Amino acid sequence: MAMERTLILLKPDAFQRALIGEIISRFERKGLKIVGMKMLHMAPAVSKEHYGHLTSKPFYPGLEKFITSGPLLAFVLEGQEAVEVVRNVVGVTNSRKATAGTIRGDFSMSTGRNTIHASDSLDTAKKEIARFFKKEELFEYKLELWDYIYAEDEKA
Ligand code: IDP
Ligand code: MG
Repeated sequence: MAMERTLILLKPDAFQRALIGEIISRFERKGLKIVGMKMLHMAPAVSKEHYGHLTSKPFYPGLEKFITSGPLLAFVLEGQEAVEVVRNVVGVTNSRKATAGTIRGDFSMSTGRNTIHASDSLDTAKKEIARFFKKEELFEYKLELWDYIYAEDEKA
């Protein structure tokens, strides 16, 4: 068990479908701590870096066109095992297969319009946070409810 940070991007479809507040709310209620948040526009060059594992796929041009087409909300969440916890809250890539109760399972019918990005490993999370946030854009603060979110042996 370890305290981790992970990167979320809410995609242009989440803005168009008025899901931004609902999605943030789910992470807040889960007990994750928001340590950074901002709107941004992704340039094509950043898309090629961010989706570097997919640039050779036939769907990549459509993915780049979509992800650069409108605003994104980027935020960083902190918590014990946050990378895995967030991926579980988000659900699998193909939203039609995503479990009901997950964000993709509840709000999307699509793979290419699946509302949200979340880092897939701790190593990826570190690179992705650094891609979108400067050090001074990340906030260290005490969450007053921390003692109710975690037990004594879970806070380290
Ligand atoms: P992830 O978002 O669940 O981590 P990745 O495999 O990293 O999934 O793919 C990144 C994004 O690329 C997906 O969220 C999705 O929007 C898009 N994508 C992945 N596979 C496909 C596909 O087969 N068709 C269309 N878009 C895809
Ligand atoms: Mg991914």
